[in-house]
Amino acid sequence: MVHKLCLLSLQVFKSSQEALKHRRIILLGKTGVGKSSLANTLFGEQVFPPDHSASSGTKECKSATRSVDGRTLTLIDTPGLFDTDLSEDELRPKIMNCITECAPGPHAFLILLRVDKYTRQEQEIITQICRSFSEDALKFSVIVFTHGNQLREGMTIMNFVNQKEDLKELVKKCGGRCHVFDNDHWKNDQPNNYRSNAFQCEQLLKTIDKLVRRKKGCHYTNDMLYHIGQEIHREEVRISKLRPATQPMTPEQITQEAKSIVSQKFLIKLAAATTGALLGVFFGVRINNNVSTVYSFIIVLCSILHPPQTLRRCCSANNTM
Ligand SMILES: Nc1nc2c(ncn2[C@@H]2O[C@H](COP(=O)(O)OP(=O)(O)OP(=O)(O)O)[C@@H](O)[C@H]2O)c(=O)[nH]1
Ligand SMILES: [Mg+2]
Repeated sequence: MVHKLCLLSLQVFKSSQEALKHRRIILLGKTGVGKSSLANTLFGEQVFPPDHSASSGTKECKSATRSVDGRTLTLIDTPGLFDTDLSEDELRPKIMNCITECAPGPHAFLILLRVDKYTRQEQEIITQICRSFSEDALKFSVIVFTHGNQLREGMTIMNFVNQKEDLKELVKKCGGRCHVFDNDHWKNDQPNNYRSNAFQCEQLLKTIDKLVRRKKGCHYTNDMLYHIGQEIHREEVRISKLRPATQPMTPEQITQEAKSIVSQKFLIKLAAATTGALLGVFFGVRINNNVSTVYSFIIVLCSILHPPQTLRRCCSANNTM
């Protein structure tokens, strides 16, 4: 089913023709899994600096847009949102920053895992993803393995996945969408070679095209992403109007400033929300312990967007939920 908020955002943000060629893709996974490297592999150039140290490289969410094989790809590179060694206070602004970067919602979530590190920690991440992602979000997700060179010669990623029950289950929940790359070793450009990034890139883009077609051009969204998208749009208009002609800004600079303002605004209002609850709201899971966060999110949204009459309407609507 096509989400009504996605149809609305198609109308609000661009002409549908333009929107149909555009894919907004967010890369998620543990620190060091290869998110920045994969984004560079897909773009065919070094856009996001990868990190060769043991600590976290990407500190905050960043996006970049390039033309790839006739499509316009916006890739959103994230820090490790599922890393358990970061405190709530460290993670909260990172999550908020990703939410604003992603608004009004991504066409695909790429969930990255490593072939060679299928350890207990990796299993914990799968459990965490399954807990945070709603069924709806999984319908927009693709599992992407990095470090593909560790696959035994002649073995496909599906053979590998089928050997591990929890992986098999996760890939099944993602509609069987699963690909493998090796950002460091598969740089040969042979399009028909399974063990080449060129081949895997073509396959991954086809998988995402199929996903977008099945969703009739619509991306994943929910109330929060849609409203944050609208709020960013409003900020962009405000900044453009206020900007003196002597200090021009590029459209990208305006969008970046608008996103940063919106992110800060929501962060202050949602200072008490747990990161688990924020991730749940982002990925659409409505588990019991984050229901109150969903409600406070809606109330915060209403108070920012349409004070004060709508706030009363929102509160009464929540009372009936
Ligand atoms: N062999 C191999 N190395 C890889 C692969 N992908 C990434 N790396 C290496 O792993 C290290 C971390 O890669 P990044 O792309 O920075 O990882 P990240 O997920 O962006 O990490 P954070 O930004 O810290 O969350 C770098 O040294 C990369 O060169 C891969 O597919 N194969
Ligand atoms: Mg990175």
